[in-house]
Formats: sequence, C-alpha cells, structure tokens
Amino acid sequence: MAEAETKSIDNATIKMIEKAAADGVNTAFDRAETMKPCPIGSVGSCCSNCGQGPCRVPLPKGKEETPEERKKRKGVCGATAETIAARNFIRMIASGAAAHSDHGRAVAELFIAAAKGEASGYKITDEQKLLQLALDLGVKIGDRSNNEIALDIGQIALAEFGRQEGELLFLKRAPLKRQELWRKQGVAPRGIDREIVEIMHRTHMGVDQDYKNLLKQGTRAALADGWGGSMIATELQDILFGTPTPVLGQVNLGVLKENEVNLIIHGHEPLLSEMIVAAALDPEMVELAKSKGARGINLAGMCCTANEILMRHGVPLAGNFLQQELAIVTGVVDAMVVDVQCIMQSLPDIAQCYHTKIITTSPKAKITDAIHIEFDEHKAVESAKEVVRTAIENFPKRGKNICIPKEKTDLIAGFSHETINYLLGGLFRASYRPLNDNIINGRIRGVAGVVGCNNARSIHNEAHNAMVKELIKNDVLVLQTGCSAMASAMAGLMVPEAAAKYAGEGLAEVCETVGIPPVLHMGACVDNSRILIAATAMVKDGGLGDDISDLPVAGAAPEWMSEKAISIGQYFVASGVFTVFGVTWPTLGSKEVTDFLFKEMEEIYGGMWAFEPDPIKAAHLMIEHIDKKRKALGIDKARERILYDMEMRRELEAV
Ligand code: BF8
Ligand code: SF4
Repeated sequence: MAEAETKSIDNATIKMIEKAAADGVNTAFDRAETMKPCPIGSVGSCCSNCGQGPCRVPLPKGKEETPEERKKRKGVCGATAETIAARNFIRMIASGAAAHSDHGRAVAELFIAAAKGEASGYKITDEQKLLQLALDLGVKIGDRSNNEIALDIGQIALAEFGRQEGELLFLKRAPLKRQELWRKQGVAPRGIDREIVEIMHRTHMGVDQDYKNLLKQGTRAALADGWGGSMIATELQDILFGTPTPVLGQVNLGVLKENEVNLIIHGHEPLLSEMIVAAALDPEMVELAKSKGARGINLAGMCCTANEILMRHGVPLAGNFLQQELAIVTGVVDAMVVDVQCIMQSLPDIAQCYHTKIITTSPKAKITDAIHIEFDEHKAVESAKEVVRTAIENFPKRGKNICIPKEKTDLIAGFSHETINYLLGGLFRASYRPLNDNIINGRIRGVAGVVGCNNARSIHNEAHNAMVKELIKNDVLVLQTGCSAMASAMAGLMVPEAAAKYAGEGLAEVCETVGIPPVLHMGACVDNSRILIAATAMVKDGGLGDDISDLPVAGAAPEWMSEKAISIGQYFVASGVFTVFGVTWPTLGSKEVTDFLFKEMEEIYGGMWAFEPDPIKAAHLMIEHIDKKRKALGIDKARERILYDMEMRRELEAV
C-alpha cells in the first residue's frame, strides 16, 4: 500500500501500518491525518492560563503588521504575543524538566533504600563510580562500607531537588568559564523543584510579563534538568545497575519471537525494568513459560526503557516511539508493561483487538482499561515476577492473526562517557586526547549530538537517518540518545562497518583505528547528561578552547515532539551548543521571542537555537557552525591539509 510508505522509511513499520489498516486498528499515523495541529496553538499564540481565555493572538496572515495592529494583539489581561509565546515555551520546559527530574528523584529514593538494605534485589554495582562520585560530592570514604557511602550520596542527591539556596552541586562539573557565565547571568539553578515551581508561578496570569525575564527562568529550570535531575538519574543508575560498556544488541520489531512469551518493557525508568530482566531469567518463570507451551521468555524494550536495558544488558530493542502501537499489531506481544512518559493512551484500545495485556506500574501513570500492578521498590522482585507471570499466562491466548516483520538490525551500544574515555585512551591513560587530537588535525571535523523523538507529523525515522548520514559523510562524529539512536540503529549506522560505508575518510579512519562505529549510542534521553560530560571532558583535555561554546560541536532533534526535548534543547543552548530542531517550532507566533532564542542567546550563552525541518539543510547548519568554531580555534587549515593529503593519496593509489 503506497500510503503506508509515506509514513515511515522503515519496512517493518510500513508492514505493520498496513496490517493495522487491514485489521481495522486506528493508530497515531491515522490520527495524525484526521487531527491537524491548531495553527494558532502550534506557534505559541494561544494562552489558556486563566478563565478569561483561551486568548488567541495570531500573526496577521500574509501582510506586515502596523504598530497599531501590533498593539491590539493582546489577550484579555493585556498579555502580549511575546509574553504568551514565552510563557508557553517555558511551561514546556517546566514539564520536560519535571519529567526528567522526577525520574532522577525516584532513582535517588531507590538509591537510599538500597543503601539502607530496604530494597532487596538492588545493590551497588559500580563501586568505582560510587567512589568517584563520593570524591566529587565531598563524601568521606575512609574505611566506610559502600552502603554507608551510598547513603550519604543518595541523601545529598535527594536534597538537590528541594534545595532553597545556593546552586546545584553538579554545576561544578561544567567548565569554569561556563559556571562563571551562568552566575553572571543569574541562571545558576538553586533547587530543581524550586526552578520548576517558579516557572508555574511566573506564568500564572498577571505575574512575569517580560519575555526575556520569562525565558531566563526557562533557562534556569532547563539547566536544573541537564546538570541536575537528568545527571542525578544517570549517575545513580550507573552506580546501581552498572555503567554501560560496549554491548551487542538488535533492534526492530523482528526481535519478537513466535515461539516465546514476548514481554515488552516500555517507558523510561530502569528501576522496574532491571528487576523484570532478572525475573525473566528466574528458572521458576522459565519453567512456567515452558508449561504453557512457550520455548522461553523474550524480553524486548520500547522507547527509552529499551535504551536503558540495552545499554546494560543487551536486551533487544523492539522499536521507538511511533512503533509502540505497531508492536501490539504483530499479535505476538503477550504483555506490554509501562511506567512513565511517552506512553500512548491508545495502547489498551489496540490491545483489545489482539490478546495483549497492557500493565501500568507507576502510581503516577495509570491508564483507563489497563491492568495496574503497582511497582513497589521495597518488594521489587515480587512485583516484577507478577508482571512476568501475567505475560506468561497470557501466552496461550494468542490468536491466529499474527505477523512478525523479519526486520532486525545489529548494533553496538553502551557508549557511556567512561567507555568513550577508555576506548579512546586505552586502559592506562583513559582520556579524550585522541578525540581532541583528531579534531585538531582535521580527521574528525566535529561532534554532533543527534537526539530526540519521533513525531507523527513527519515521516518516521526519515529525518534522523538523513541527518546522521549527512553528518558522518562530512566527518562529524555523531553521539545519540533516545528514539533518534534507535532510528540510526535500525538503519545499520551503529556497527563499526558503517564507518567504511557511510563516513567520510577522516572519520572512517579514526573509527577503524579505534574500532568504534561512526555513530555512538549513549543511552536514554535522561542520558543526554552524558553528552554534557563528554563535551566538558573535551574542553578539559585541552586544545579546543576553554568553554563548551568554543568546541566544534552542535546538537539536533530532527523529529522532536516531547516537552522533554524542549528542556534538553534549552539546556544545551545555555551550555553553549548550537541546537537545531525540525518538524515545528513552538514560538513562531512571536518574532521577538524567536529572535531571542535564535540570535540573542548566542551573544549571551555562545549557543543558540535554530529551526530547520529539512534534515539535510539542518545538518549543513550544524556543519557550518562546526566550521565557524574550527576557524575561531585556528584549526580550519589543518582540515584543508588533511583533505589535501587524502586527495594526494587517492591520486597515488590510482597510479
Ligand atoms: O525520553 S526520545 S519519544 S521515548 S521523549 Fe519519548 Fe522522545 Fe522517545 Fe524517551 Ni525522549
Ligand atoms: Fe487570556 Fe491573559 Fe487569561 Fe491568558 S492569562 S487566557 S492571555 S486573559
């Protein structure tokens, strides 16, 4: 069916969209056709922050606005289009920062419970990282036990959420110049919760009505996400569950198995999924599965939970955001267990057409018509077993209407900051030096973080793949997280062989020498904090300036949709990174707000936003920015030289 081919570039996805249509199942792809975005709300020009509205303040169509007309474009309370757009934008940041940070809080709470011995099944796995964090946070080590040290760390981390004064401790990990800039600008976050609450206060009717001042608070809350909540989540998860190291995995709906119980773990927090991974290996569970006629239990991940359990256990990835409904359409998913974030409410509806059980687990995220098995970290093993048992018992109820797409692709994941450091530098002198050297000598032009979601308003995975291929072709090393990472993995970009096939000569040469793919999977969205740490490590290693904004780096989310993506983008920009988003831009209803984000932020923070829906053009904006930074560093000539060398080499080879 030609129509499905206009919705995704991935064959497994296309097949399942077709099957959904044949089965009479309505998916996000259909709903995106019938529900068009509101042209006023989508550009930030609709305010519903009080009962006098919603007030709409759209730009006049097709003509320049006179100053008089401009003055009349106000909400009932007098709020201008700038105030309305800025308020809407920073409320997105508040929600995104809250999502990541509440995740971080849950990890900190579990960390404390584990340290106290009150959470059976959880333990300190990465002792080295525990001790490193203790040093960073000034926690006494001496001859204290790991649990004693962990308890102090957990309590310090948890206190960061409610901190009322001072600034977040992890800000000290940023380059010194950046820290000073944040302080000078007054955006160094105090407590994580405090900054989010302050957004909600300031955007209440009749409070902060200066768009620049509103955006400044948005920056403060976003930094509290990246250098606070998200970083706490990543660090403590690594200590509890292990810091990722290179691991072979597989991705796409083809990882589902006809003869086994298929249990999909979907959502974000690895607290539950880690336990489910353990429960699925339990001989008692495996026996139970066999007694029901299955050959075993096949776990697969969806969305960021998938990334978490892939990075640490090699559990296969069933798919990214827009494939969640389609996994059920295969007819072989016996249960899908979800926790928080990016979970479509349509899942139970679709499940009714097949036999799949949808299980919610978080008291924060229930779905009408789903089964709820509350996850209690104090009884985690039992909760996890109950979930696995529910899937097993549902296996015999599978219908005949099943189809598993054959597509599945290999990938190497597990590129934490520590792993990159180790792989580049070797066991005895782990460092970013070889990366910096290869950037300075021009083999690697720069580094790009390509992250974020799928969006039903754009062709599934198309922009991710086009952008990433264009970047590596131009010798830009790509770091990835979230659904974007999965899109690249599906396209075969995350195996070492991809270097020779897709990367420019300089990048390919480095990848082949070190033995890494040209596109590195760094984890879930919350792990974008790893990219901040990697960028800081590049600064600290020397030769590339003294701040993140000096580095030849850029960021992008070509298919973004979630509010978390906006928070991530804002903390990257405020950390000094040029960041380009695709699909749509939520402040286009106000020229002033958009100009501030796209231009003025560069003057203040050295990083700025851009909006470019064409992924190739967007990739070239990133490359231009990288080249601009290379020039400022005085290393642009080195690259010309190396390319010349290669040209000469080719000529010699041709002789
Ligand atoms: O945190 S990339 S669609 S799954 S929001 Fe969601 Fe976007 Fe995927 Fe993970 Ni991130
Ligand atoms: Fe309208 Fe002002 Fe109320 Fe917003 S806060 S809905 S602009 S009256």
